[in-house]
Amino acid sequence: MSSTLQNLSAYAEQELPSGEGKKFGIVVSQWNAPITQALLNGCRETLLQNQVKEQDLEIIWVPGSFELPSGAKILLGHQAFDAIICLGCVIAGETKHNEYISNAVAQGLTMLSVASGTPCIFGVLTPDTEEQALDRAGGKLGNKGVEAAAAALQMAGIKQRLRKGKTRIGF
Ligand code: DLZ
Repeated sequence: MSSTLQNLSAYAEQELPSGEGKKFGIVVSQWNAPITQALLNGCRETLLQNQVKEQDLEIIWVPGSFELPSGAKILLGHQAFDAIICLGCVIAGETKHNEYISNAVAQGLTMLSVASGTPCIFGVLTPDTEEQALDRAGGKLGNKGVEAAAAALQMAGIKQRLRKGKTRIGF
């Protein structure tokens, strides 16, 4: 379905595992700050609505999206998190800078997630225009920060469920 026809951030709240007792790190890019602040607002609100406590959130700001993987790595070395959420906005310009940055962030977060075993969520907008970004940062197409929070809750819930299973078997 075309993205112009739906709120891309709708999620089934009742199907999300509770965030109670879980800790989340959030890394936010300062580049395009009005947009990334809106992503952070949506992300934070979604986590709090799903029983995550304010004191269980660690939020850091990094210069740009390219630094999101490094920020996530710093958080991973700081304490144990159930998931790390990375929020950024890379807007296309006259050169290919956006492709280099977006690909580097996607690859960096993939590698970090797999190597660390802690899900690092890709909450990065990659629009052609600022208007498209605003539509997806609390505008008519939803908020990518909400989606990122929902993905983090889901992944943290999977980790918790399988950890519990191991304990029950007793190995
Ligand atoms: C340099 C740059 C440019 C041109 N555009 C963006 C952008 O649209 N979104 C973003 O998050 N960051 C951008 N940056 C900054 C880079 O991500 C990075 O912070 C710098 O290249 C320093 O490593």
